[in-house]
Amino acid sequence: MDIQKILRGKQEQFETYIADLPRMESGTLRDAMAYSYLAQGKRLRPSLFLLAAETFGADSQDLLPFAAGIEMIHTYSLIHDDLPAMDNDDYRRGKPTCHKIFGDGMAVLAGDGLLTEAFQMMISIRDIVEPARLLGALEMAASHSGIQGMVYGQSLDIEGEGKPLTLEELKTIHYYKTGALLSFSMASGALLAGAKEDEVKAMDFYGRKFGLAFQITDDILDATGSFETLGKPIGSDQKSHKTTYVTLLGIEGARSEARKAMKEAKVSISKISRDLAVFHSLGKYVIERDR
Ligand code: GRG
Repeated sequence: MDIQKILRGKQEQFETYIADLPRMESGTLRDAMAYSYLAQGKRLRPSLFLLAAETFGADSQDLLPFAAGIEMIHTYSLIHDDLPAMDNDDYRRGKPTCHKIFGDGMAVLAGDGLLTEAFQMMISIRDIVEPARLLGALEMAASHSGIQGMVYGQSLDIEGEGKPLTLEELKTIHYYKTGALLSFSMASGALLAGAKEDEVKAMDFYGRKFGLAFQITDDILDATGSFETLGKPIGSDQKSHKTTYVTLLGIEGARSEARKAMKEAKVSISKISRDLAVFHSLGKYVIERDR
């Protein structure tokens, strides 16, 4: 199975949909939101959401507004993470960061605007999904992106700055910071498509482990990648003396930790009786990715 091709296909499906959304362009706030949202991201979270939904029998075209909401939450987190008060990054998705173009205040608001607009988008599928399933998916959106999820992970990240971290502490940070939104993407796709409770839980667990492997390769790419492919400068972890999987385990040790996480991810979905070939192939993507 050519997993790269499948992901490219989902990315194209998603890009075609968001290109036709009413442009977010009247006024500076909307310009700032569109500047980051429409930039060249991998669209991994919406793609995984669409693939999970298809796996459990949905027509993914119907669920594109929900996918757009997921990417809005992700984009908001990137804008806020890049601010001088957080990671203070100058480049993202191959261009100057949102605050470099629009100023810090407007970038804060662009993030806020994307977060709230995300919920509008996700709610907009209310006529085509069972209300209980949509409510469950929205509850999951709030818990996985908020103070029990990504925002909590970011707070642990800030508290850990400048301190040497153990492997367990690092894993906890990324369980929330990176894993929560990825697991939300896959579990909500399954839930909206009609998956059973234990199947949704298994997809959630899979997403956490996938998130861990994804973060480990992010650390490896920060040490070994290039600006051209990543769209942001490399070596930022080393510059800020951050504890990463690479500083703790070395490149090869980090790679084997990522492989271990993906093995555990696969075990978690082994009892689901659906065609999960795509999810079994994602390990290859996550470990070998170069961007
Ligand atoms: C500010 C609330 C708040 C949260 C920030 C996601 C995040 C939490 C910060 C981004 C910084 C970072 C390196 C996080 C690790 C997760 C990660 C690798 C994000 C980048 O996601 P990609 O690689 O980016 O999918 P694209 O641009 O391709 O969408």
